[in-house]
Amino acid sequence: MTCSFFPNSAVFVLGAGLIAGCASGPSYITNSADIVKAADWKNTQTVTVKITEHDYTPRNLKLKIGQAYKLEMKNMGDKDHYYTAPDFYKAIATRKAMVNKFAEIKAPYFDAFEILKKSGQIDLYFVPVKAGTYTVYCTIDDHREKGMEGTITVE
Ligand SMILES: [Cu+2]
Repeated sequence: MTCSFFPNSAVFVLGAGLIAGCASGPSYITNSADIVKAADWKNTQTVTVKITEHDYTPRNLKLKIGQAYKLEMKNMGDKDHYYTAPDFYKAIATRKAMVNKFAEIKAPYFDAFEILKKSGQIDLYFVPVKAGTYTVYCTIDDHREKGMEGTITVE
């Protein structure tokens, strides 16, 4: 979706409507609770992403629609790093994010996770819903340019 800006006041009303639409962005999965409830969590597939300077291993993920997943984001590096993928997180039914033995976070969707240096870990439990190839990247300094960018393909 392309967002346009209308500087001309003659089209202000039309522009305001479109900008309001843009502000909400691509919508997230609103019936996540039903999808999460119907998924087979006994057959959860674990996917581990190891985060280092300046890479994700593996860099590209392939996930199946309808499968229950636990995505382990493990920072084995000496710096804090992000696993930012706003479009991907809106294409999945989110069950919860977990910081083992410390916290369980429940939200309709996320935009980004920051995993702290020297063995920080966040686990995301979810079910892929919308097919597509989504970009994931680190937003700290020049980490993305240095190689912290990958894809998550849902099919
Ligand atoms: Cu980084």
